[in-house]
Amino acid sequence: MKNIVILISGSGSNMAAIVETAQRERWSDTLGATVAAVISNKPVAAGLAVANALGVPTQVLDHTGFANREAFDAALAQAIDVHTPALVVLAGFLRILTPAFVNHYAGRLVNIHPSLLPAFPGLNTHQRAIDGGCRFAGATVHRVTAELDHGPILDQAVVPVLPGDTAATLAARVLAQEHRIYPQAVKTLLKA
Ligand code: NHR
Ligand code: GAR
Repeated sequence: MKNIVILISGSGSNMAAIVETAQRERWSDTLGATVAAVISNKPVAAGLAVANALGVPTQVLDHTGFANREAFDAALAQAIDVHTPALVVLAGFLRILTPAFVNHYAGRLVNIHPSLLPAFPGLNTHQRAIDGGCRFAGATVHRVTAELDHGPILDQAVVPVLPGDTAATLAARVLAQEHRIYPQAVKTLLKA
């Protein structure tokens, strides 16, 4: 079985979209793939309950309990490698990962970022797109490399920025597209 491990920090709606697609499309039969675990660096992440409700085992690894990024990433890799994953999927995971971690999962690590990369890497993407006067915004699925939000692009979706948009209304429009493209991109990678 090709195991997928999903890392979250928050609401986990992209994680849920992937798990629900995997269940609906019977990925264990059709692709020999399964979401083996969801791991959160935040003990209170709402996505943990969502994953449990979907029947996916969860684990919390609180980054605040570690002396530095290297120590947290080493423990995180240890927790992930229990599952010998074919794919490690960042889904609203909010910790920058060390080069050692990224290298360990080279070719197996992907992220969805809520902007049309290479525009607006980093955080607060929706407000920055509005402030910049952008007519279009979107989301990007990309491979994760050591340089933040700069890995090779796998897929993108575009949405309009509408008059009167706030960061919240734009984020909701983008998120709906994320839920469409991320499960498809994961599926494509599993077939490769
Ligand atoms: N790590 C590497 N090496 N490369 C990437 O491309 C990564 C990554 C880790 C996460 C997701 C990314 C996003 O989609 C991601 C891509 C967190 C931050 C951040 O500044 C920035 C980008 C992303 C994720 N995090 C702060 C930190 O100090 C913490 C912020 C917080 O806790 O609220 O790690 O946008
Ligand atoms: C998504 O929009 C995702 O692209 C973004 O946070 C949201 C998480 O939603 N990711 C980042 O901003 C990473 N820095 P979710 O937890 O409901 O999937």
